[in-house]
Amino acid sequence: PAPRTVLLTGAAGGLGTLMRSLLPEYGYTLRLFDVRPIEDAPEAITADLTDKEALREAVRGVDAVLHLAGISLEAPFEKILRSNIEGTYNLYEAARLEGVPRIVFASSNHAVGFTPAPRAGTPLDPSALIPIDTPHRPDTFYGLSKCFGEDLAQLYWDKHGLETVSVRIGSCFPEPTGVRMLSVWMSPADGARLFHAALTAEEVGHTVVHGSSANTRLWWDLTSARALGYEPQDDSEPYAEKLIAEQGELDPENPAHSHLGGHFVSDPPIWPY
Ligand code: NAI
Ligand code: 15L
Repeated sequence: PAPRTVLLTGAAGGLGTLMRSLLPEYGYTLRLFDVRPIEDAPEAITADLTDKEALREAVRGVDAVLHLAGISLEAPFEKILRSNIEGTYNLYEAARLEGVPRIVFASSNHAVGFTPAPRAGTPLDPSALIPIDTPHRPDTFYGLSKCFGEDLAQLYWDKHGLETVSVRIGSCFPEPTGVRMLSVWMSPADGARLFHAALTAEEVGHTVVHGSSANTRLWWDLTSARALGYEPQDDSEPYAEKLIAEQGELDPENPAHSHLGGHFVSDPPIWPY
């Protein structure tokens, strides 16, 4: 049966806020979880991913979890360790112990951020698109935590039969704000379509998918996402002319332009390690 009650972790965040408004249209009842209180949702569970008891209670009785909570940018390793690595482990353990059958995990392009971007051009040759089985090449400790999450998901499928769809999200914001983003943008409406497909597709085991709209300048292959039943409706191209006029074309000599992860590959490290 299709999942109805879904625990949404990270519900106070940018993507969580978008999904709180978009996912109920698909018939879901959302249970909300975040370390930050949510002003307009006093019923939300305010707890940290390090709180194992709170997680056990939060997942009890849900049909699935959409796991968005975590640090969403580069940060000192200790912080990433606590929220993204231990926090995601705590969530999987809670789900296993409570018999939750499926998690949709917000992975990121930064798990493979050092992958060279296909050369610029519109549209790209389909054979140049980054395949979904491209090796992990994290561009930050943040990206490394997403590699961990994907491997944890594989372990919990192989060992415990807990299913996951890991979505390597590109950039999910109301509008693309940079030239690189034209290639990896996922409109919020397509985000909801993809999460809905990931929550409802049958027999996913552990499936990894790229998360973006059907952009004219797309850098990666959407085959595994489409196989879940995802049919993207949006394209960043209407934003291209203005963004390129303001920011210029991508420079292949600039590492922040020539890799999937953008500036995450070249930003100075955040100390202390
Ligand atoms: P965000 O930073 O706006 O939201 C993350 C939320 O997680 C925040 O509300 C924060 O309070 C909560 N959180 C952080 N640590 C926590 C902890 N220890 N316990 C409980 N809650 C905690 O990030 P955004 O943009 O909404 O992203 C959501 C998820 O999607 C993140 O996992 C991010 O890594 C992933 N993602 C997002 C992309 C995007 O384009 N927005 C791209 C790729 C991945
Ligand atoms: C991410 O993983 C971040 O969470 C988000 O804030 C954006 O930076 C996005 O990737 C991106 O690559 O644009």
